[in-house]
Amino acid sequence: MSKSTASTPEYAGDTLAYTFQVENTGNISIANVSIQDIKCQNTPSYLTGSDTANVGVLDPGEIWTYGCQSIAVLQSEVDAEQVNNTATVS
Ligand SMILES: [Ca+2]
Repeated sequence: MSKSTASTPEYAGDTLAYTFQVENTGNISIANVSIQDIKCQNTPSYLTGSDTANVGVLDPGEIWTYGCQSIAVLQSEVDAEQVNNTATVS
């Protein structure tokens, strides 16, 4: 899974739009995909993807894009010009 944002934190209290790309690189279909990220205000939601066959199931080769709005950025993260965090998919 990869995660990205187009924006850099500028001020403490800002929120960022995150997107997540989830790709099934294995050979087993994955049902009930969910993403957890403590830096998101809400659970990331499905935006778009190549979910054409077997809808709702992440089949091998499919790439799904999820998004969320981040929680407020800390002053220390503005100073560092980056936000460190790890998202997990299950
Ligand atoms: Ca599918």
